[in-house]
Amino acid sequence: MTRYTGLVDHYRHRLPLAPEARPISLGEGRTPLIRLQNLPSKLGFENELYVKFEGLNPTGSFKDRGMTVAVTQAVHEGARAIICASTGNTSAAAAAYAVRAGITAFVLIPEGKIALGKLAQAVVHGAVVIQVLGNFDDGMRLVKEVGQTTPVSIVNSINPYRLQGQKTAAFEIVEELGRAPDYHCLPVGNAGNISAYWMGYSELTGRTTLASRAFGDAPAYDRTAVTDTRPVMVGYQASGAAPFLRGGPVKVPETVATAIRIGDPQSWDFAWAVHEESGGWFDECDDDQILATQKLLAETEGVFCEPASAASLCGALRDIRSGRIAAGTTVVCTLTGNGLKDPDIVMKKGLAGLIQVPAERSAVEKCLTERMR
Ligand code: AN7
Repeated sequence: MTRYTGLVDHYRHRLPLAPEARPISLGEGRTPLIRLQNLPSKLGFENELYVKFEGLNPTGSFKDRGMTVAVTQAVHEGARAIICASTGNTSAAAAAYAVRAGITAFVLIPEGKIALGKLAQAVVHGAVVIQVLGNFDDGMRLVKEVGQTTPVSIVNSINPYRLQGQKTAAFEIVEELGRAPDYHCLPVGNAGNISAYWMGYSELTGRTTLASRAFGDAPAYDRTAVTDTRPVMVGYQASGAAPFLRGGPVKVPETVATAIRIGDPQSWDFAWAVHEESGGWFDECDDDQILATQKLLAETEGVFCEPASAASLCGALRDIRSGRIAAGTTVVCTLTGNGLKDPDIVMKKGLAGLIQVPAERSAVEKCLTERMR
């Protein structure tokens, strides 16, 4: 058995990295593909439904896949600092991988509206946290501007190495299922991840995509076909931050799913190409539906994802029910981030469920007998 040492080592042949680039890794990847058992029978459908639980990456989100490759390349190019705008998860990953590389991370976060766990990660890893009095889109604009004048390496998903890393999740899924699923559902913010998965699935059929072709002077890498099918790609947005449904930027994005509170997606063209090439669609979920799905998943399957992540399952369940996702097909939903990052959101309602008893055996016993399932 060789020790698993992360994505760059594992998928190096399928990544556009120079042979001498030294991997900056925290052992990301190899996240579980969990087949849902209780939900399908509870809701009465027969699709094979899986969740790819990206919340189990080292910093608790899928961003680690992109960050290991982006930081590996940045360090290879001699960068001494990285910078990103973030709704939280990118900054957590940037902060951790910068530490690993021994360089500085600058993170621009929006005013308020960032989950406390994510902010704590940036702080504990010693990133320089800059709060912008504006939203994510303002931060993104500023990062692009200062990137022109200051020697910092941008590690947002406009950095093509990020998508290269994130495509590896599709590789893992095909390895586990032995083929591509029929449908793949994702939450969509900047639409980097949906573009990355499509690139991953496509490269496993020997094809390129708009995102891979946009990758300028990349060293050649392996695109040997190992399967001949690709999934239909479906992207779900929060209703208050749904530019793909509105046909253009949303000026004041609002949603409880703060990770995807994004009005001006950076991978707009890539995502429409995915839509067209895969024969997929975009749809929206409102905040109540998102939170209800987060809870439903947690209490029926034992999987705790963050609200943004629940958007993928929320939309998928609705589309399975309506038949838009065909009966009997195989469906994978990516759960992009860990629920532990944002406990506030569930505890606001959950505190009501706490039971207080006197410190006496009889009180505890009474409580148990009343509530046995
Ligand atoms: C949990 O951290 O954009 O469509 O700055 O954290 O690829 O943008 C986060 C995005 C979904 C959306 N789920 O992915 C950031 C940031 C979670 C996320 C998305 C994000 P993209």
